[in-house]
Amino acid sequence: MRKFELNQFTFVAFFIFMANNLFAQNPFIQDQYTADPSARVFEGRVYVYPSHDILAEEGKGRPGWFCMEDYHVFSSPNLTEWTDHGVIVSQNNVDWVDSTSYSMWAPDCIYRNGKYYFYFPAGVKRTGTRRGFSIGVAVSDKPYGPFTPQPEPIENVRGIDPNPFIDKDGQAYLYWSARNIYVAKLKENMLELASEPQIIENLPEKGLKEGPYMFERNGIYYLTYPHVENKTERLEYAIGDFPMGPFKVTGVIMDELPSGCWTNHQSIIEFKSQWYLFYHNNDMSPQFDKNRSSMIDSLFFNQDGTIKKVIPTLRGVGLTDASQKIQIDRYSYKSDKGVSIAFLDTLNMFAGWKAKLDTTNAWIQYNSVNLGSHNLKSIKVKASSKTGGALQIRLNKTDGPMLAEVEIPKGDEWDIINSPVSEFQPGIFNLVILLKDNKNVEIDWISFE
Ligand code: FUB
Repeated sequence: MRKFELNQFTFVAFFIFMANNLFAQNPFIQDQYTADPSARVFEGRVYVYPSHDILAEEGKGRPGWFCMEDYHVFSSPNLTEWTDHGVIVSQNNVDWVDSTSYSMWAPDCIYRNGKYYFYFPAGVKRTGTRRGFSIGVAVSDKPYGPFTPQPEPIENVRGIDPNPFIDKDGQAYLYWSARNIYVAKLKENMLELASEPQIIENLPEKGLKEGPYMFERNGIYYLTYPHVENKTERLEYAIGDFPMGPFKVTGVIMDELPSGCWTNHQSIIEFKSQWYLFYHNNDMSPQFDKNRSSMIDSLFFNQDGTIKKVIPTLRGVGLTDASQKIQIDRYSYKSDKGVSIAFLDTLNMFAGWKAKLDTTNAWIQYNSVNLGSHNLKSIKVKASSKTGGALQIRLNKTDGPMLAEVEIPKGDEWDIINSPVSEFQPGIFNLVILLKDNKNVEIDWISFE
């Protein structure tokens, strides 16, 4: 059994990660690829345990396929400021994992009796007839580690996408997938099965099903899973009266992703009286859908307990503070004509996006900005314009009160332009950025002081 040690490097890295606030919009982690986000609420914070996609290269994974060598965990007090706690488990510190397999696929984590149990699939070291994917557990006193991996995978479990669930009566279950979706009871120690694995019946027969995620609300057990009904995965759910079913296929939570990303993978939590869907898309890697990014959107229920379909957004969730760099390319709405979004640097997609406005009265709207109660005096806009142009920043609608007018000088380089705020109003607003003339203006971000 090898503990993931906080050596000098990881200790320094830990504090660098802790200091590094990530993003409020979608994707909510933009400095690395993350997929299969399993979200949990622990100690009043949201923790996300995703897979960590990297690019396969010579001697490292299989080019053109998923490539994952470790797991990070992220946490947030408000779903807008994210902290990366660094690597918690790596293929190099688990005795049973083949450290050349780069196959640390979708994980999940759960709390029981003072311990955090992190479940993860990976390729086993080949011995005798043992091969393929197994599922292991790493245990910690804290949700962010350090985690100690068990020396052997869970006996009698072959497959991927583990999802632990503890029912109101204290009985724990493990769900996972291996073409079908399986469930078994877990023993009190959370490390061993307490019943034989059984296939969950009555799910769609045709098309791959994987990524089970179970939750309970008002006595209804929701078994959610990605399923290929057509060409790519969409998020579906079935409901039942008991954790092991029987279940009835009930509906679609999210349609196939318009980007064409072949996979999707969900988790659903309630946090501060609002429900959220965590999922992934390949926004930061449009040409290669095995480098994915995690997203969050709000989720709502109908009166009868069925789930309203979630439409993926760029804006994501939560308030954005006016003093932050407001990435308006993660917009809520935009005009039909004259606005497009592009990467800032097509050779480095982690640099993010820019908004391009090029038609008179083209506009882009970014919702839920907290202007606070301080008297904000000026606006900064990072922009570039080959023609020179003027922007108006308005509140709530295209003809709403004007906060500021910003002249973008003609030039080839990015500039940070300061302009006075004319009519400050305290509170939370939707910002509308409008191009006055038929010019070309590119915007990286806006911010207030
Ligand atoms: O991330 C690798 C695999 O892709 C996951 O285990 C599946 O659920 C799918 O998202």
